[in-house]
Parts: sequence; structure tokens; C-alpha cells
Amino acid sequence: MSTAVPLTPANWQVSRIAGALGAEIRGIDLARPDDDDIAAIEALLVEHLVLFFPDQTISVDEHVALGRRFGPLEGHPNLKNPFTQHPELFELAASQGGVADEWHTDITFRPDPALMSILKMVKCPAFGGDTMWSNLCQAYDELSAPMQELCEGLTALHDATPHNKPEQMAVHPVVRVHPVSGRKALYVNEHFTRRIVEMNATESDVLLRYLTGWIQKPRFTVRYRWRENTIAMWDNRATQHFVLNDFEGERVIQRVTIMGDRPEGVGAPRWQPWVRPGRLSATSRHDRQLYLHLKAIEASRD
Ligand SMILES: O=C(O)CCC(=O)C(=O)O
Ligand SMILES: [Fe+2]
Repeated sequence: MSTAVPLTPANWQVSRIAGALGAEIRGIDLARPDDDDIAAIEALLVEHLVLFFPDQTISVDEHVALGRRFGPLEGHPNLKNPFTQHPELFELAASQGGVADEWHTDITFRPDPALMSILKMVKCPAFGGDTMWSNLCQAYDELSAPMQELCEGLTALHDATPHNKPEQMAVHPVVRVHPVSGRKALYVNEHFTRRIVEMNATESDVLLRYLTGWIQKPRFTVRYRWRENTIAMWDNRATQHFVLNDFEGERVIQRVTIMGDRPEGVGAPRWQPWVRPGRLSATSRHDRQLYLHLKAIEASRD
């Protein structure tokens, strides 16, 4: 197998737009990418983590076809999709509450969260509504060595409470290893991550608050000012994103989501899941969700 990095086609212009992540790409027509274009995009995505392609007037069919070139697609597991002819296409409209103004990696309440997403800006407001992304590899790299070591040994429980489905849960490593670049990424987010499995509830709250706030440091981020018909692609294995809820009027995005990636940690968790000592009490409720989920995982193994 060749390990050569695919070359960026000579007629593309690639401009980095922030120190941490993000590049704008011009010179390609995403309605008709060939195999070399797809390979070049995959390589650029691993390098820059989020790519922006301005002035791409692709149709819904072309958007879905583009997504399929990168892997199997999936519509949103919980949120309603108005595009019945394309169950894989997901639309968010501000007029229907579709503003994702909390930092998150997509769909981490699933055992196999999204691998990447391709978003088209369909209607954008006259001002505001920018989206931010954060580089989770840099956020990990800049932690102190003892904090890195602690985090590498931990796992966390994620759930779909933001979609009113707290029963949908998954456990992931707190530090995941990117399957292509091999870089380590800090893999907890304020939207879906509920609990560090190996810690008591108060320790978990403090550490999660710290880590989910840490990834928001401006130095790790890029902020993108949209224009209609810009396509964005992000590597969902190594980024979080956030939409600024500072606009008036309508804002509509359409997204296809490439699924199927199961996060790998640095190694097995270094500690056992937290077990509350002593008898049941009022505070036992803080461990109930964790306890029930771990029992369900155990039962499914039997
Ligand atoms: O509207 C955006 O810019 C991004 C929305 C979002 O969180 C997503 O599509 O996953
Ligand atoms: Fe999102």
C-alpha cells in the first residue's frame, strides 16, 4: 500500500485562514470531483481539519453524491429531516430553532460518531451567524504533561439529552487517537459529554468543565464568516464547532454526514469505573446514569 500523500492539484488555491486550523480552497468544482480530487480533499482535511469552498452552487443531489464519495451517509438520528427524498440530507433552519450554539463534536452519544460532515450554507443572515471550530489536537498538545497523562487513562459517558433522548448513550476515550494522522485529540464536549466514568460525580464535573472550556480558547479556534453557497467540510474526529447566535432573520444550512468511525483511545482505561462507596443515599442519583449504562454494556457482552 502506498503511503504517499496525494498531491493538491496545481490549479487549486489553498489559503490558511487561522493559525490553529482551517483553509479556504478555490479552483475545484465540487459538483464534479474526480478520484484524485477526493483523495486531495481527504489529505487536506487531515492537515487543516476544516475546509471552506466558496461559490459552490451544487444541487441537493450533487451534495449527497459528493458525501457518498467519502463513505456511507446517515441522516440525523434524532432531529427531523424535511428532505424526505434524501434521508441522508439534514437541514437546520434558525426559524425552527436550528442554531447549534453550544460547543460540540457531532453525534458523540453514538458508539460510532460522525467521521466528517459536509455543510452547505443555503441562506445566511446579513450579519452574524458565524461558525467557529476548535482544533482538539492542539488543545490536547497544549495541556501539561500530568494533565495529558491523566486524561489518556480516562473514558467519558456521552448522551443525547440535548435531543431529549438521554437514553442514547456511549462511552468514549477522553483522548482519542486520530486514525489517519495518529495525533491525540481531546474528545469531550459540553453538549453531549456527561460524566467521566472513572471519577466521582464532583471530580467529573470539575474536570469536564475545565476541559470543555479549555478547547474554547481563541488560540485553538477559527471563526468563519459565511456567504451563501460556501461548502464547509470538517473532520469530526478532531474538532468541535459552535454557531454564534447573534444574527437576525433566517439562516439555513444543509449537511450530509459521513458515519462509521469508532474512537480509539491511547490504551485501555487505566482505572475501573467509579463505584460509590457506602449505602444508597440521596446523592446516589448522581451515579445512577453511569451505573445503569455500564450494567447495560456488561449485559450486552454476556
Ligand atoms: O450551522 C452551522 O454552521 C453548523 C451547525 C452544526 O452544528 C452542524 O451542522 O453540525
Ligand atoms: Fe454540529
